[in-house]
Amino acid sequence: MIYPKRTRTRDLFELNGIWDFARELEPGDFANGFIPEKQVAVPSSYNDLFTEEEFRSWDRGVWYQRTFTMPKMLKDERIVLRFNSVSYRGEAFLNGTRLGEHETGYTPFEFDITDLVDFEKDNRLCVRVENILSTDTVPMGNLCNDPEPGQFAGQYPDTPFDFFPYAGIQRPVMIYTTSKKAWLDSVVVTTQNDGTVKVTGKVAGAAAKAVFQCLETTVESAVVDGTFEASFKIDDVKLWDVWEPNLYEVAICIQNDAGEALDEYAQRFGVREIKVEGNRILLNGKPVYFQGFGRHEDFPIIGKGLNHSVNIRDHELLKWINANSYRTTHYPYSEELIQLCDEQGILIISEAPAVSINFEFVTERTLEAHLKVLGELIERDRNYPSVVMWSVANEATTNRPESIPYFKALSELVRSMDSTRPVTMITCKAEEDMVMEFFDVVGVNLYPGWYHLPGQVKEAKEDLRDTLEKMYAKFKKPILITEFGADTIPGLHSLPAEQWSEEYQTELILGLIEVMRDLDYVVGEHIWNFADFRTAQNFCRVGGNKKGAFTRDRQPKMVCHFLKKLWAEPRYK
Ligand code: BDP
Repeated sequence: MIYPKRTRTRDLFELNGIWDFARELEPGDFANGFIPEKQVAVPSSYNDLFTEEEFRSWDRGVWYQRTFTMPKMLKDERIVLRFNSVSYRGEAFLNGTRLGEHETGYTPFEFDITDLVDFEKDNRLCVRVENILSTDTVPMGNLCNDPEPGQFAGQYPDTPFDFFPYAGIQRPVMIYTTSKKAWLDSVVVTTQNDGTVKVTGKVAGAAAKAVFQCLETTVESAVVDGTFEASFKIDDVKLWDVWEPNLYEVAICIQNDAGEALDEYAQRFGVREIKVEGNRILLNGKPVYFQGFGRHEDFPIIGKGLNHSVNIRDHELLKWINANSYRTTHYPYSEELIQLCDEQGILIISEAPAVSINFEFVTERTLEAHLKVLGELIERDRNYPSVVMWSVANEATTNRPESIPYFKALSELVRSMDSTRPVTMITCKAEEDMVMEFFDVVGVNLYPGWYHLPGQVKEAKEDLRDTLEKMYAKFKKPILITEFGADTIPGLHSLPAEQWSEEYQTELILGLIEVMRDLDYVVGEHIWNFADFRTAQNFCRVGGNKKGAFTRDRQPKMVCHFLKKLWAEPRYK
């Protein structure tokens, strides 16, 4: 699957805007059209659009519908319907015919609707969306309030993670066309820093060759059994780097024997190299220290709906504060956002939607779903230079032996698909973690000074040092601190610093960073969280998670001004 674009051989339009919406209060023939309860916006999560609790926390079936007209001039084309993501499960029907379904949210799926689309009258598209999480889904949910005591026990909705389980058609819906004769199906670009570029991929239909053009260079490859492969070299190549996003484009033309252009597509790429050597992560041969945040796709009213304005604002704030990176906690973010990171030079640790996998409940289906979505994520994002590391999961119970074969399988999948990026797993089990041997970088979430040692910054610093020393002694790998921080109410001040105040967040974060920077094997500091975000309801969350450095409406708390100063100086000289 490639990201849809309008080209000289492909048309594209989006089916975003206002759709009809109804809950499936009882089973019925919704697929042939239904009487709406509400109107809903696409893309958006539906939960916070409405005022009624019965809609907001509804996780069972809901239906979306709209009609669209197909322009006659596309009659001879192949027509594809694409959903950039539907959470958690989406099932689509066109003019009453079932197209298929997709689960695990956050990754795209598409259907060839050439034979079903009507050019004479309006087409009715109905989509059933369901957000019921279970022991078989990734992430898991409805574990009957996870008996493991912890900060998420007993919360509503019943998820083993704190962010609100937003649902709906959260990203764009598109229709694109290709020629029926042949079309580009997938493309993988790999590069070396000497400027060598290799392009491989797949073509469907009857094509004879693929022609590639990049700058002044043109090369071609025969299409054999639907695949192609070509290489070329860019002279005086300009590398892609942090806040220096040099990008190139390779134009791909799929042709038949007669040299007729059947499909044209342009794939953007960057040339950069990322690897782990000893205690360092090297970007283009130079050590890079990750400074930034864990983030969420989260904003008032739209929930996890794609919103370009929020994405632009967030990246402006990252630049302002001198951050260089973030982790797509705890699921794949929109492809459009990753493309923006490419264009702006932001480093991304791209995470599978596997948060809080609990081995007390894991079934065979859990691993199957996990492998599937991880594979889909890599396939979607492998050409984006901003993605510099894969994170296969966040905070699983990896202190249990059952986690060992499970994480071995995940690591093997990633390595079989992509050997050009380091792989990490984010643990909360510190030195008790049993699966770090499968990963290149240790990602760890630690909350001294918050969930333990509350209000005791000095002791929290000692605790952090002690934990990190034990972890390094055991794992002997670079450690990235992927979460630490304190809930903070903007405008609450106290001297001496007390939990929840801006002074406490500042003192704790800066204090913990001091320890991290004293330990040579620590390769980065990612604060939890970039901004406040909405959570499930729970006695330890007041109006959401307040560990944001920025407020939910993206204004700085006090700590930001200190981070901006600290991060202005490069960690490695
Ligand atoms: C960590 C989770 C993160 C939570 C955070 C917190 O990885 O999703 O939001 O704790 O409690 O355990 O703030």
